[in-house]
Amino acid sequence: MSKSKTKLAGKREEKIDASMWGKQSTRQERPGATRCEWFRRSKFAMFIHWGLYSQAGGRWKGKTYYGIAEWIMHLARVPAKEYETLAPRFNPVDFNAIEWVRLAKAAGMKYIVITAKHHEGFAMFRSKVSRFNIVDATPFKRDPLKELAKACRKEGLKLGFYYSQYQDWHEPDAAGNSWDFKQKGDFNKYLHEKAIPQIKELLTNYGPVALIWFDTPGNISREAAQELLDMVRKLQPGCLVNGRLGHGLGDYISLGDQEVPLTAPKRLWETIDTHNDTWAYAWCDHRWKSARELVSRLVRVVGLGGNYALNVGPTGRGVIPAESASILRQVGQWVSRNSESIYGSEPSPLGRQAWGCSTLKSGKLYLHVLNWPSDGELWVPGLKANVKGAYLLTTRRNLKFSRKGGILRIQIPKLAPDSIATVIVLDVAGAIKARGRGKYVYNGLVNEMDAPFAKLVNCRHGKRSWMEKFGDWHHVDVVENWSNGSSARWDVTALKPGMFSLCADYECQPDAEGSELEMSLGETRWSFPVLCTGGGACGRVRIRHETLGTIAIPKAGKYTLSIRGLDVKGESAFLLQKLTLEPV
Ligand code: FHN
Repeated sequence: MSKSKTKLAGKREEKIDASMWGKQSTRQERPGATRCEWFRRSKFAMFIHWGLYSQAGGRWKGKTYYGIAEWIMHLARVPAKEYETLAPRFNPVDFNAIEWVRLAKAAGMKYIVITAKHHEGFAMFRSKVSRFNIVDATPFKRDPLKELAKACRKEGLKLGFYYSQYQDWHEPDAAGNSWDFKQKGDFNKYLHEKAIPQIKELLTNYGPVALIWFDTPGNISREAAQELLDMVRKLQPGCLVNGRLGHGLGDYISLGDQEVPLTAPKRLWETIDTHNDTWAYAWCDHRWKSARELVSRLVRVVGLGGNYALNVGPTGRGVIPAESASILRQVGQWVSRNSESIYGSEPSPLGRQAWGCSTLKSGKLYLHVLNWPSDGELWVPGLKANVKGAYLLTTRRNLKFSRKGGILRIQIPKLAPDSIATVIVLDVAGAIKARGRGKYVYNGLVNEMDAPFAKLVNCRHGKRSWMEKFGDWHHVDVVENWSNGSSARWDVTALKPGMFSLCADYECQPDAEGSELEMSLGETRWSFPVLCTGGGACGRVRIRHETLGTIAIPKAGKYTLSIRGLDVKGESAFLLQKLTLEPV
């Protein structure tokens, strides 16, 4: 790209906070439903962050910068010219497109999205638009996206490209690099001389592109976002565009990073998650989510109707870290055993239960049991359906069941047949409906009463998102704005009598320390002081899981569990995430 000497950059620096994902429209269905059909069915994808930053691996000049490693240039405030010196060292000779694609396939993933150009501005493909690309600027000289496109075609996976449309820290005219380019840049120039021509290259040189994944729309104008969308539609009408294009445009919503929601958005959506904390490779990040955790996240997303895109960060040599690859293979074995319950499934009307969640497909309800009851029975209350049979998905072993008091009781083995998650299939004739979503208290399981499902008086539902030092995003739904007399209440049905520990997960900043709240369940009530948990700094929320006491549920039936403000100090300094009833 020829650099403009006229107007130079000086965009506001892009902050790392949740606002950078842009406002995405939650309006329901829109034209393009057919275009989205493959996406709707696919459910599970591989996301790949790979660029020059992978060569740095989270370190600059010998110093480790903790955080998301693809932001190393930003974290270490590296001038663009100096950052270019990474390119001659970037020689990913161990890159093997077919191996990556086969790994994705072995994990059960149906499509891949790879960073074609991240905020660093480096094109991971042959580009005539800018020499800052992998073919022209590195000793590698190959175009990995070409190789991946070919491998994906061979293995039957779809391929999409991530393109950072707004931030480009290499270009003075783009947004994001305030440490290097001090003056005002001409964003239109960057848009028309780099972003649009490069996206055109991606859409014309690599065969059918499944989707263009835009990111951090920042202050991009409506016209610019529309222009990008029109170009994608014109060049490849079948190509999807994610909601981070900005201005409510695009085919579907990408939730916040690493966000596994409790309730489903109304539009088509995805969760983008990452295997450890960072997206790109960082030498110091080994916090791999286990196969069990990944499967649990996958089925919780799919159970609400979303897609789960899981990121891996290959090294500067082009290798997906061995620990990550090995865990993905374990996930894939689980997915392959249980594939019928995942691909092409619909969200289930049952909602999340203490034992897990469920999906739905052509007369079958798939119960994903993440927390296996130890008493030999799985209870499914609130299900309004004519259940003809029940069996374990992987072995097809039939399970006995009965119905009593509106509760389906399935006899299950004492030990979970699958240590990751066991799927039980219910064969159903006719319509499947459910009532009392998420309102049941199970004996022997941890029952979570989450903020979004509470009925509130004089306080309100809210949400907090923040990133920890190591780059991991966290999201919590909360009840906020407490004052004296505020209350949150859950109307629940206890399935059996029992003893429980009653716990509250809350944040209390110093201003609210010593506030007094009152809990009640049936006839039992007691007040308790809230204790300071810290939090507040850099928008980080510090939740404490506090045991408040032991409580007896004398008999099965309906109860109201509530929490009320008696003497609340610093009304914005207390946040309630959830109450839990845990077996004693
Ligand atoms: O800034 C990027 C980040 O580096 C990463 O690419 C994630 C993936 O969703 N998107 C942005 C932050 O949300």
